[in-house]
Amino acid sequence: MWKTRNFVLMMMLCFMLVGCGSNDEGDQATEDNNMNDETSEDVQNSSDELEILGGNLQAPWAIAENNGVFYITERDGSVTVIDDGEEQRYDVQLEDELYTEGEAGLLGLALDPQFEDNQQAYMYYTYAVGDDIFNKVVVSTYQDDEQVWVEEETLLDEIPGLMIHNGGRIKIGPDDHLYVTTGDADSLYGQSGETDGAIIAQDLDSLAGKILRLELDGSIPEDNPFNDSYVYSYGHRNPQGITWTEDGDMYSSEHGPTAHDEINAIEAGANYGWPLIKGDEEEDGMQLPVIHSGDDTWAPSGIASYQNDLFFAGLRGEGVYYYDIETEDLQQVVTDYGRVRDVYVLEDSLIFLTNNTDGRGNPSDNDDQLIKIPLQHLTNEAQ
Ligand SMILES: [Ca+2]
Repeated sequence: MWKTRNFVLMMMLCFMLVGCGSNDEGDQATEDNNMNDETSEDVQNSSDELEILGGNLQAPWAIAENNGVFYITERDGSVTVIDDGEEQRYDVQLEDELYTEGEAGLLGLALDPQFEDNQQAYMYYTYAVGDDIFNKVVVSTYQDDEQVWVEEETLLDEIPGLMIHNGGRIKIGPDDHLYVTTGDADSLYGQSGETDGAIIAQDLDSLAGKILRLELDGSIPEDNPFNDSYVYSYGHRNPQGITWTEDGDMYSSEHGPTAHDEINAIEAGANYGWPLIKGDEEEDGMQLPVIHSGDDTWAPSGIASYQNDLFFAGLRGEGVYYYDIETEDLQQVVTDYGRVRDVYVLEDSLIFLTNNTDGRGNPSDNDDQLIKIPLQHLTNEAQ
């Protein structure tokens, strides 16, 4: 009890001091982060090109889509469905006690490939068992008669959790397996790399600080890189985005410690170095990021691909970034909408989800919003 109370107090103090120096999902952007005024103006000037698909979302986290209908998880345990201007919020009935402190709660969402027939989705959420905090991956089904989502099956539980560093992105890859990002669940000591907590990202026996790969029924794929293990890649700090390019290459976004946010090219079995290396530091057997933010902070969350390029959401960076993999050119192509949590490419448009209502942003009257912008416009600006 004493421990818990002091921990909470420490965490509150941490948040007041802008995330303990460990930027994580970050507070509001500083002026330094509002980079690229020119791009910002261009996007503003073309605001007639923008379409607000939905608004008044509450601490939204993930975008999923089927047939043009959007499904948005909200951290407090709901899914809002946005269908051609109509918006409806549905509760999700969970088996365990949802834990929503800090950055935790109902996070990732992926629709089953047969969603239209079975109304099934995969969800990732943080839960509390006494003083212990975990994350789990479950199958939930939408019950039309009750108008509610119901957790029906646990695929994977007891993924270490905390108020921050919960990872939480889940997506079905081009190989029809379920990929899951987990954080190192180590909010207080994450920068030092000197505690047991931080090292769990390097421990192949722990599910924390990893990208995991599951069969859709929750079993371990036989061709996973480590025998009898869900671990697909390791040495991650707090990855919150995964995507695959047109060529099938996998990329992930990851929150770094005090800037040094990363985009990584994910290979089966590879070690991405946390907490032993960051930025341009090298170590045998560890992967360098494709790009990192240096002394800037993006606080990257969702990531999506368009052909062979990447778009990723910036929380503290307050916008959407575009990265051309071939030219290694990075530009911020959306600003002015505050923090951005997730991005999604649908046909010729980029959809992005703002994140100003979770207590760390300055919400406008309609926040949070789901916004659509033509890709043509963004990629032209970036070239
Ligand atoms: Ca790394």
